[in-house]
Order: sequence, then C-alpha cells, then structure tokens
Amino acid sequence: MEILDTAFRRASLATPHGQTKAERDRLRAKLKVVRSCATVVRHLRLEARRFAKPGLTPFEGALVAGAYGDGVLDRALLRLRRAEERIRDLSREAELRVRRASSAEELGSEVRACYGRLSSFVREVDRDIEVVRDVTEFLRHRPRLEPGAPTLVVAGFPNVGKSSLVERLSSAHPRIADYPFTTLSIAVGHADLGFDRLQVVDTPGVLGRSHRVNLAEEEATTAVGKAATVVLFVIDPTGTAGYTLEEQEALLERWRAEYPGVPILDVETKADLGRRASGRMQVSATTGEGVENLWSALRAQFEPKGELPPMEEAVEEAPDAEIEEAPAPPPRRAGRRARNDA
Ligand SMILES: Nc1nc2c(ncn2[C@@H]2O[C@H](COP(=O)(O)OP(=O)(O)OP(=O)(O)O)[C@@H](O)[C@H]2O)c(=O)[nH]1
Ligand SMILES: [Mg+2]
Repeated sequence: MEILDTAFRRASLATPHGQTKAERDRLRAKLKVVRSCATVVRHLRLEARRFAKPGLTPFEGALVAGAYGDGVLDRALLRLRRAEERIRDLSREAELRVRRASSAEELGSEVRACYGRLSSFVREVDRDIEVVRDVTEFLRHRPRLEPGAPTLVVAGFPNVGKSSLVERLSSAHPRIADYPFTTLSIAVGHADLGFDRLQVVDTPGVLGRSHRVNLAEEEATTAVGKAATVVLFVIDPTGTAGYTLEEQEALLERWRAEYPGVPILDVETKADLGRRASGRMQVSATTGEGVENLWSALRAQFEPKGELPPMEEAVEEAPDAEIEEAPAPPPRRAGRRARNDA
C-alpha cells in the first residue's frame, strides 16, 4: 500500500533535537507516531477531495449511482471519514503512551504497536480508497454540466446521427462513425440561444429494451431523466442506422410516459437521403437542411415564458444597499504596493 510506505518513510526521516540520548529517543518515537498518522490522514483527504464541499451535483450523483450502484460512493466516503477519526484517536493515544514509556525498548514497542494498528486501519479501507479513486477517474471523463442552465439532451437509438447533429448545433466535436455505440459517455457543447447559453449534451445510443441495459445506455437515460430541460429525440427513418422506425418510436413513447415533466422534441434526420411525409421536423446533419427550422423550434422551447427576464428580476429583488457604489480603495502608502495590486 503506497499510502503506508509514504507514511512510514516520512516518519523515519524524523531528526529530533535533545540534550540526552533518552530525550532524543523519546522525541524520535513521538515524531514517528504523529507523522505517520498525519501523513495517512492527509492522503485519505486527498483521495476524497473531489467529493469535499460543495460535493457532487445531483446529476453527477445520479451518474455515479447508475455506474457504481446506489450508495456505493457514499458508503466508501463514510468509511474513509471513520478511518480518519480512528487514526486521529490512535495518534493521540500513541503519543501519550510514548510520553509514559520508561525505556528505549518500551518506546520501540509503542511505535511498532502504533504502526501495526495504522496498517490495519488502512487495509480495512483499501477497497473504499479504490472505489473513491475509480469514481474520481470516472467523473474526470465526464463534462461538468452547469446545474440549472438550459440543457438540451440529444438522445435516441444508436447510430442514428445524434453526434452529427450535436456537432451541427453546438461547439462540440464528438466522434462520428458508421457503427452503433461510437459514443460511450456523455459529452457537452454550447450554443448561443440569443438570450442564454445552451448546454447541448450528446449521449450514447439507447436500445428500446427495458432489460439488459448496458452502462452507456444507463448514462444516456440518466441524462434524459436528470439533466435535460428539453430532450431532442433523434429518429433515423432511413434504416441506415440498423433500427426500424417502429422500435425508435416505441422508445420515444416510453420516454414520454416515463418523463412527463420533460418536453421531448422529435426530429427525423438524414433528410438528404430522401424525405417522406411524416408530419415530423426533418433535418440533415450532413447538408444542414432543416437545421434553421429546428433552431426555431428549440428557441421556442427555451424562451422564458411569461416571467420577467432574469436581469430585471435580479434588479427588482436586490436590496438598495447592494446596488450602492463600492467603497473607495484605501489610500496607497508611498514606496509600498498594496497587496491587492500585485
Ligand atoms: N446521409 C447522412 N448521414 C448521416 C447524417 N447524420 C449522421 N450520418 C451518418 O450516420 C452515421 C452515424 O452518425 P453518428 O453521428 O456517429 O451517430 P450517433 O447517433 O451519434 O451514433 P452512436 O454514438 O453510435 O449512438 C455516421 O456514418 C454519419 O456520417 C445525415 O444527416 N445524413
Ligand atoms: Mg454518437
């Protein structure tokens, strides 16, 4: 365990000062127990730093629960916190025992006992450290969505052209290829709505079945249910994706029933391969046809409805005191720059 190696190495570097050998021995023993415990506590904190305040957003929490199981991360973090508390107690106790030890042998055995307990505390949370590291790595590969910002989640069956459309609509440059599950995790691009900045989320494809859902599908479904202000459901009616129109429409209807609070806009893509009379919006990510039309429909979905625009709301609600001018900066002292100027 590298945490223990580091802790014991740091502890052994202690160079105590003292008049007599006995004083130096006692101080060395004290430094060993205190430093080894403190190093482990610092490492445990570092491992969990991604989850320290303010913590995960609800959407990140849902992504992690989908990938690792409900409560798995929370339990690991709780065990790490408990281990930290036990190690703090151990450090205090061991320091006291070192203070009371009456011989070099006794000092040695107190240090060994402390190291032994420290090792077993760390080993007990081995698996939890691994979980926390895994989840940190998992989140490092997911975009940070701004909570509360207008969010369009582009979803649908695999290979239908979701990523191609996301590239058309936003600043994102996702991987596009002619096979299913090219996109394996969510990605985000941005677009200007005119009145706000829109987050456009690309998702992995979802097959219509309700069982044997893979992790990529699970992630897409979480984005639909937990991140979307509006969902853009992309349908490929041409059959080139490898899925029938009927199975795609069945998923669309299922989602409409499952997420009644989320508007789901449906659009047919690959219109360059031939248009058909369907009554649906039709676009082509390849040629751009129909995309202006789609933008109009999207803007209508996101436009603030009947409420005050956010700026006026903010001005109206702000108490007078907060709109007062900022106080004048303190006078500068000659020959010395104020710290804030640096
Ligand atoms: N002709 C035509 N082909 C398209 C269009 N949009 C996408 N394609 C092609 O369809 C294939 C799949 O496109 P992607 O954008 O990767 O599809 P996806 O839905 O993101 O696929 P997954 O990530 O695997 O679910 C690629 O070969 C694209 O070039 C379109 O409007 N017209
Ligand atoms: Mg894709």
